[in-house]
Amino acid sequence: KALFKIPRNPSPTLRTPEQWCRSFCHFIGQCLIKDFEVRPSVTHLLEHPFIKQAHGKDVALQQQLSTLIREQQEQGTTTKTKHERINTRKTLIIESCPDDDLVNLEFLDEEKIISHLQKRFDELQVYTYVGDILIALNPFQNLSIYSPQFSKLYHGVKRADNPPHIFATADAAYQGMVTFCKDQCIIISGESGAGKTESAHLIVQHLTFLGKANNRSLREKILQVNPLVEAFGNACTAINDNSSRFGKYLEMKFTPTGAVIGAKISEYLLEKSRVIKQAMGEKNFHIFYYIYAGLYHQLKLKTYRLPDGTPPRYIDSQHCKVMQDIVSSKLYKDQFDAIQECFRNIGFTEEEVNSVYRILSAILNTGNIEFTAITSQHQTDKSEVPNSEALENAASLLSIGPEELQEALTSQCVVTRGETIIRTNTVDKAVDVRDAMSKALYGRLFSWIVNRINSLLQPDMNICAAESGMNVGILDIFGFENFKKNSFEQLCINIANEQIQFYFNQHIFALEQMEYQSEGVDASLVEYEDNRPILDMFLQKPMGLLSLLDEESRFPQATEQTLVDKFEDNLRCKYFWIPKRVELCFGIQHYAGKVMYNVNGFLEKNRDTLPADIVVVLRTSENKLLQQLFSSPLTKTGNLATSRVRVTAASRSLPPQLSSGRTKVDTMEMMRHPEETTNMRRQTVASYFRYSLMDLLSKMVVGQPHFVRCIKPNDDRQALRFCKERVMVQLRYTGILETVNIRRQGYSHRILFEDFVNRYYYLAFRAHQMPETSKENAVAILERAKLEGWVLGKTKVFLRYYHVEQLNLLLREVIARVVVMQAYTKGWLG
Ligand code: AD9
Ligand code: MG
Repeated sequence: KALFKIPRNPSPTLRTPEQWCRSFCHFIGQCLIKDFEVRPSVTHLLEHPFIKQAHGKDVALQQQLSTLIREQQEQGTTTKTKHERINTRKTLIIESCPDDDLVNLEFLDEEKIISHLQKRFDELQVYTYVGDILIALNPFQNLSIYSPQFSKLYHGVKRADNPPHIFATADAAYQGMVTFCKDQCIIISGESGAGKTESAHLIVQHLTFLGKANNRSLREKILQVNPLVEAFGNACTAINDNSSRFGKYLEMKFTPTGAVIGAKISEYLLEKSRVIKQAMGEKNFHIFYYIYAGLYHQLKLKTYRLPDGTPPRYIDSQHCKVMQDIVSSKLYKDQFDAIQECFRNIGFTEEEVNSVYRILSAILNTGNIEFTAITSQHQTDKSEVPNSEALENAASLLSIGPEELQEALTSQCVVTRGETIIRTNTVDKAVDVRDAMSKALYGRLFSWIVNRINSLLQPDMNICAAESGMNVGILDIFGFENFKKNSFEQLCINIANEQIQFYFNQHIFALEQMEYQSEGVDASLVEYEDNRPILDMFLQKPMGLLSLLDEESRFPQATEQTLVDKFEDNLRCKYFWIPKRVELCFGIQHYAGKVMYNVNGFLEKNRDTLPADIVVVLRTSENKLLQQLFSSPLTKTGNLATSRVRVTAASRSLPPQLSSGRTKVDTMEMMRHPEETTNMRRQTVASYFRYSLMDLLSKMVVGQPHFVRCIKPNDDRQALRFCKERVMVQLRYTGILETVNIRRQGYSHRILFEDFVNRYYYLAFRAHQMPETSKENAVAILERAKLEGWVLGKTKVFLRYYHVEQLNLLLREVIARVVVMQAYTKGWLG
């Protein structure tokens, strides 16, 4: 045991010989995964009783190692020489070149960047680096660069060894997590249709490969999370046939040794209004069409009481489809089968899946319930349901009584001065209540599915204690939108994008420049477009746009006109204006361009009320899932306590607009479902949205960020068409030119002397020397590693983005040598 010197704190987990051995086994595993040359005698070392005892305790590691060794032996590559390995590589891919990184370009201006990107794009090089940031141009056609061979290629190698690739970003995050034992987060941004969701899929695909899921079924489960959630949360819009209508933060969980063990999704602000109405040429959420086609083919339309004459109003509000188009669509049918498979693989029970279909069918039937006015001598504002079939179908699918449902839709209980009176609903009011119920059903069903997935993909505590695990988070939100007509949904989507742009700016420009100044490092400052004033205009309290909207939503007499007047009176900044001659509209100068919003429906959408009568009747349901959905209070994230703690803990690092100093209890209230109205202050969508953003940021700020900027090369979704003007606009508003400058001049990694020496002392000192963690020793390491271009601050080493990669590679080589030498000394290698 004494022979194995325990490395000094490269990772806090290596404190005992057992832990050291585990790390050794992991290292051998990594060598095998990476296809490194590993002598058979070293793999035999794993059979040594001491090491076996150590890794024998870690079930995941043991399985991982034995699978790897078996695979390697089957392929006969265990003794493959370095030369052979390089040859295989060469046949796979073209070499990387300095052009891969915009930072290496000699002369830099917009024109040059554009033509450079165009040249690459024409050669099918859709990825380009700006230092450590990846630009991804959407090719709008399938490229053959995502196969398992490519996964192997982008595995623990230096970035410059291969051409830029989305897998390289996933690999950088994975290596960062394993090397520094730090959570990572990959932030994918870009306008609608730019390729964020596709990129997120590819990242998950590569991370499951890198994290060698310990069993095949876990790997499959994780890969099926995205398709399942997207069937419920994505829809066809005017811009994108598979547009994300919710924000998604997917955390992939790993053991400290880098084996994937689970996943967790957080969803943000689903566009529920799509359930009841879609803009011209757009569609409802995919799942509705899938179930229609799927259940039709299974001859189950009758079981689920789905109308088979004309398509239900909710999926065909413009009456432009014929039923045959939906039910005979092969695409929908295949997707239905795929979703069934996802449900099954992830672990939903048959009963749960049936309940999901029942609720979806109930929503479609609810949409078909109509109301007519009853005018009698005494009452003029009463409504009734003339088509009892839709009502009965909906009630039956929801396992509630049809009379009770009709009553809840057409009347409401009001308590005034201790007395309960029943007020009847006008036709318009009844329609609103019906639609509110459908939205609530769908929104809660979606949250339930997400929570259920999370519980099914929770890491197995026998394999790894949750607190010792690490994660890589992947953010894929709805992209910036600017339609002909923009409403409340676009406003929320665009504010979220504004916030992500702010986060990017903070990381790339603001924090970096502040640190140079405080550390006395001389680096020229880069001018950039700070979007903070726009964010302030939206989020500030009490005079920000969202607060004003909330205030107005509290007045029952408020109208869209009073709302616009309120905005006009209070928002005095150059980013906001009221256009002349266009009624009920306001304009916003976003970071990504001007957008005109129409306030029609703003107040109602923000109030998002669900009458208590509906909640009461739905709670009487005999359907277990439905009871669960309406058992109050339902939380959006499903784990109130955690959200609360995390929000509070991270609020220090949040932008000031969001860290408003609210108490814990306040935050907790804000995490409730927006339409929940019982016994407490009414929660609006705007305030819920504000706190969702805070929750999201609190998750992001704890990880080391990696940025992917997706760019849409044309608006017609044409394969390989590069429209200069469109690309130029996107490069401008995302600040790419400035990013190139700051990456060229800047030092993206800043590490305390102490941390630096602790991490890299192997490069200049002997394992047992334990050098002092001083500035001088940091310099000794840097000189020994023969790096150029670094600078020293008062307390930190300032490194360029490529230095860290070089250091890590050197460190890995040195450790590998030390391990083999120690094994020789011990006489195990014969
Ligand atoms: V939105 O904000 O959710 O409306 P995204 O997510 O940015 O948007 P998405 O990933 O859905 O866009 O991409 C739009 C379409 O572009 C996809 O449906 C694909 O057809 C196409 N696409 C995107 N990335 C790739 C790719 N790497 N290879 C091939 C791609 N096609
Ligand atoms: Mg998307």
